[in-house]
Amino acid sequence: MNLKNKKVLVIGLAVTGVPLVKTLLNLGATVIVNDLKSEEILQENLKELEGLKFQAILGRHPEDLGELGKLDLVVVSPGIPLDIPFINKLKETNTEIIGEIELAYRFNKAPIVAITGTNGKTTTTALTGEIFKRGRKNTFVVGNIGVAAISKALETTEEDVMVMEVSSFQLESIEEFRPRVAAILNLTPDHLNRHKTMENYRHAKFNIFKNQRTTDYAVINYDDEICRKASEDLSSKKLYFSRKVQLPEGVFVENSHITISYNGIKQSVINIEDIKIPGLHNLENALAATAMAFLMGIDVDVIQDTLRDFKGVTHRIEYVDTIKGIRFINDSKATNTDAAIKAIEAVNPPIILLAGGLDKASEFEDFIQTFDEKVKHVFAYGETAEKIYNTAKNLSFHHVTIVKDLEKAAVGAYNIAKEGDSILLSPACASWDMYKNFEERGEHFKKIVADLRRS
Ligand code: UMA
Repeated sequence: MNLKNKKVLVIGLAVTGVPLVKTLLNLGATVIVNDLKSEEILQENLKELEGLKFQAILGRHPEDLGELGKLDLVVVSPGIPLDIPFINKLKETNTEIIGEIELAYRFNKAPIVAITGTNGKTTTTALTGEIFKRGRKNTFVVGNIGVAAISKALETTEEDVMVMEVSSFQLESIEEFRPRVAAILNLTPDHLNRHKTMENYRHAKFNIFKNQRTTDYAVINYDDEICRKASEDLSSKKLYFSRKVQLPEGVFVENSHITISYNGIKQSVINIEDIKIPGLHNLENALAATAMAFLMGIDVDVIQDTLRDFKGVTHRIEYVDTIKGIRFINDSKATNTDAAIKAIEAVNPPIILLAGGLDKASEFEDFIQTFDEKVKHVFAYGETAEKIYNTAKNLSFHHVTIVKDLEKAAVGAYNIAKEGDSILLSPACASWDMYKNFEERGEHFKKIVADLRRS
């Protein structure tokens, strides 16, 4: 793809938009960037582009496409819905519209190992990246994990490997994107405010396999019925992983060991007791990472060592501190109910839960039903506070308090907590009603805990 002297519109000027503008300018394109946010709000991002020559239209999406002139390409950041009026108008002009990972793919030279799923993808991506690094591969860990793929794509060579976390938002707009190995970890309802139906969401996720050839690999969770069924028609070579079933061929648990069975050869990788990251969901992540690394030729010893040492990811069931015998756990990365359910299952009870945030049209019944004996009180805050409160009351869970914000929730929890309790921030909602992202929310929580320690 030659973008020299081509006019490219970039939509969104944040984690994706900033490196996009830089890369496109490097490639000799003329760049216009557009974002709904004002220049004042985007100050920090603009600072990163200081000295570069591009046009910016900020604070609005253009009503009249005339002000953009004749465009050759439009590149969209993942968080921008593809059915907003502005994009619909752009579609009418027949200009090519692609997502950032599609553009990154077109310039990337390294084989791609891509990971998607509703939950666990950040941990699995970080873990897989770590295995490749230890296996002496020059590894780029990119994508939804927080580093836009385009920021590294031009640096890659055929000898490297690109480990990529890909979200449904990113997969919705791919055309040629083709991973050498692609994994789907699980599928439960999420982001339905954007995808509208579970079927659309599943379809976007399964796009990860859409361009794979018969020589590429699909790594699939055998225990997840939706994933298993949807994988039946794939043309890629399939390798299933399972926490529950010992498969004739695949990666599974046998005699408490992660075991690889492939081409008639069985290899034991590690005793599951020796895996550092806790919880059954993390065992699934470890099985998926093992499968991907194995298929890419990494030694079993390297996989074993990494699983033994890998401590997990910040903001994902992250231990923060213990004050007066009360443990604080930061699971700000739980932006949906399924992730929060996994945290409740993994953390030691009794739990005082801090939950709430942006309303993504999620339902909270299943989430509240898992409270059982484990969660003794919930502090609900943010846009969804009342929805959580009302659902809890309907399900006869009465230990729920609505508070204004996360600080009030954490302090309220601390005031009623007893020695041995766990205070868990696992919001089950996106952060965008109050924070820039889940990282900012998690950092805020850790600061509140540090203040409590000093008080
Ligand atoms: N914007 C508009 N018009 C709109 C909507 C947004 O102009 O209609 C602008 C916003 O004002 C903002 C910019 O677009 O300035 C934000 O773009 P973005 O939402 O694509 O966010 P980025 O900062 O570029 O980060 C994105 C991913 N964010 C989303 O998908 C929402 C990051 O995933 C990812 O790490 C990053 O690209 C690098 O690939 C975050 C995420 O929350 C972690 N992902 C969701 C999730 O995991 O559940 C999918």
